[in-house]
Amino acid sequence: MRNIKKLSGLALVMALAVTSSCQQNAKKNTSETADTSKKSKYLSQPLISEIYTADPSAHVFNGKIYIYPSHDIDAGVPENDNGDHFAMNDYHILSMDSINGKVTDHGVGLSIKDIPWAGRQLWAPDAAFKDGTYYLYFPVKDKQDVFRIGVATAKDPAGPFKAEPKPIEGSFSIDPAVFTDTDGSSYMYFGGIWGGQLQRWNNGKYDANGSKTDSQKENEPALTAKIAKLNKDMLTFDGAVKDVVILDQNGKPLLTKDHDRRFFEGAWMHKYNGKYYFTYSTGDTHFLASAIGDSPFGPFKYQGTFMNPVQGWTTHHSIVEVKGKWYIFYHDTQLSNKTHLRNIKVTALTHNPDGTIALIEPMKK
Ligand code: FUB
Repeated sequence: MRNIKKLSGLALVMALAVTSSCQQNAKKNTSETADTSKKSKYLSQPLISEIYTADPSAHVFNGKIYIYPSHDIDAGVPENDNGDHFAMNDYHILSMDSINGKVTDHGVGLSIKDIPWAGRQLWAPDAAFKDGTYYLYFPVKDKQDVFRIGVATAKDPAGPFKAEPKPIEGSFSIDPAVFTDTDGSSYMYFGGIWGGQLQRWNNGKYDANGSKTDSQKENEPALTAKIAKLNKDMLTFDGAVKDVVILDQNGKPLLTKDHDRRFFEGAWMHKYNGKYYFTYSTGDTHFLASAIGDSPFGPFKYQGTFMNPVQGWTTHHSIVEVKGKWYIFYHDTQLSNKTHLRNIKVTALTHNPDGTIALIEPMKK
């Protein structure tokens, strides 16, 4: 994560001046910034303002919408390119009976202190359900400061979740997104570059000195998201981790220099009309992009941007069907105007007749 390109001068100064070591109250902040936030500028409004939330993974379980977001706090950690200021410690699970309904905060569903192997930074989670058990997948740095992906289980979608004693073997980097296909098979998509450490992994080996940015390899195929099939236990990978290849219109993999289109972080998968839609954030260029394939493993053909930049450094999304209509959950920084104190939102998503996703403009002109 990095906060350079889109911040206005004022916002940059504000972000760098964060000194409080206390968690801030989002409501207080809302009133402090009420004069400048101009609700009408935004396509949609924050779903919850009592706490800061980000990276919303939404699912329909038992006819209800459950949202598994990151819980942003102001931990007083100075901002840097590795995203150390995203120093989150727990997850609150939210639910809604309908898209425009009241949001219930079910409280802490999992805390970093209850993950035996965790060091710091509980980042974007996802959830899945199988055979009476709910699974919460989460990235966190281990005690050696390496991002791994863990899993926790519960009998209730709102938790509390109990973490497995170790990370998922063979997992690394961040942003797990678990997709269950119509045949019942589940797959985890994951990975993120820069602060997400994907560039430090080569053939299953970690190199802490791996290139900090991707700038040295501009003409080579871009680093890709990863996919692993999950075993029936939903706790382990079934076989090797593979690349999620995104091809351009000429059938060639997207290149590292193609910052407007290449994968950065925040993978999601949904299936529509028999096609597999791999969607993701382009990170430093701030778009959400889609690529379509015929199998969960890809390859996926790049289709275009489907969400323009939000207020904030970038967004992180999920796409879900609720009662026959499609929605995107995402975040921006409307409540705080601070990169690391985000708020989740939802808006409608439309599939065009040609199968592409209609462009969403999150800020009104
Ligand atoms: O919330 C921490 C990180 O910020 C997530 O893991 C990324 O996807 C980005 O949203």
